[in-house]
Amino acid sequence: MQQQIWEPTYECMPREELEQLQLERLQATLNRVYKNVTCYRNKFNQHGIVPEDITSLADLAKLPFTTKEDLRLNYPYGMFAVPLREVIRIHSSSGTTGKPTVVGYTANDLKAWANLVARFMTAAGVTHDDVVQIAFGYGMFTGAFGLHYGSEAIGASVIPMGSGNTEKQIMIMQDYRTTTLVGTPSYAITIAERMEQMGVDPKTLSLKVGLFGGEPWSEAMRREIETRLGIIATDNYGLSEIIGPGVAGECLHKCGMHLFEDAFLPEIIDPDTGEILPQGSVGELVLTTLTKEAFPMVRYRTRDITCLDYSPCTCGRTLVRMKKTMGRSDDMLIIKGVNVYPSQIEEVLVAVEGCQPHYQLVVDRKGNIDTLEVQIEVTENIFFDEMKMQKAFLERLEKRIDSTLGVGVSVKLVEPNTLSRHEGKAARVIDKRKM
Ligand code: DLL
Repeated sequence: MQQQIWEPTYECMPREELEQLQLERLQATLNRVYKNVTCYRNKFNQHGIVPEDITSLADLAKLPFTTKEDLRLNYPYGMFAVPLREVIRIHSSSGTTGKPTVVGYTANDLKAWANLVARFMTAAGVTHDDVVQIAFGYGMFTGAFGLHYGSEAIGASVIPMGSGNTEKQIMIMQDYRTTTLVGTPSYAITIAERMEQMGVDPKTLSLKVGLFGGEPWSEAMRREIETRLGIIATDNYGLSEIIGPGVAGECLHKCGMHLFEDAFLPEIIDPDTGEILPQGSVGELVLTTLTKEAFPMVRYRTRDITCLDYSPCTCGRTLVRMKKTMGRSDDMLIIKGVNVYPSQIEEVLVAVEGCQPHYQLVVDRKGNIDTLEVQIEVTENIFFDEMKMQKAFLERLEKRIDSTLGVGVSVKLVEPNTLSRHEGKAARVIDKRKM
């Protein structure tokens, strides 16, 4: 597969050179935060560390972690490393509890951000000939603006549609000859479904590729989107605290997301003990920014569970590849003591004939025992007239989920179009134990 590479110097660097670059950038970042951000200076002082003590990448382990709580305590601007007058853009993440996290960008940060997004978009095959429809919500969320400026950097034609208004999305796709769709994977499914209802055949569209991110999604969900929309679907990852989208993204080989290590230094830790885990282990991703000016982060605990693959990729990039996340350590459900990630259930459901990728997990507690009900929409033709057949189908599904999760669940089939549809990030878990 012949592929364009946006910034080959960084993307194909030999590891030794890359590590030297990372160390130099890390030292500059540490000096910057120590000098300008009280929270970091206090934390380093408490650990008896000054930036000069960090003389190798391995020394990073000596530094304390930064958490969402630190950001909350320093709301809104306390973590900024430059005066507000140098900040030219502010975004925030949509925290579900308490105050949101506020992040800022200098003019250089915005240029760097557009460049990083252009890199993963190029890796996914987007060029200046493409027409990119942004179906993320514009506003405080970083998704739409990130992909918007990345597309412009490539020279593609951007349609800043925003999320929602699905029928209009489809009309625009038809009339403006959109080649590239950008949004959350759950919104891609909503669009595919509406297209089917409207009788629009995706083969009649110009759509070739979809760049999806912002939430976890399984390989089974990818196959579903690719088949229903007739496109190649790639994954990209990021978080507001680090920059927004543009931390990592897949190339067309779709074997993990290349993490832009010239800009971000990744570590995988045990979420319980904070210990750095050996290469290839599954654990929590921790990121340190290496080039950011306004809002640098040192050892930020993302809460996302993944693993890193350092083996070379056929595309020629030497950057480490981050596997699809299993979910967040704080979204992980503990059912009867077993750790369960919603994505594991999705993987099973989407692979079963007759199940739709619309599901909801309801967790409850009866007496002292946790229960997990998986509500799943099924296609019309699976709403069997015969009770016996329906029972057998249910049992088969329950067995499959039980053996994947290692914990008993009950499955409830619900009629088509009864669960809520998503235009942004999907919310799939109702935990009644917390209510
Ligand atoms: O979701 C940034 C983004 C926008 C990334 C658009 C990609 C595309 P936040 O709203 O701060 O930022 O949410 C960040 O979303 O910690 C993950 O838990 C989750 N997440 C983002 N991308 C992926 C992905 C944006 N590709 C949080 N796979 C992160 C799994 C993802 N989870």
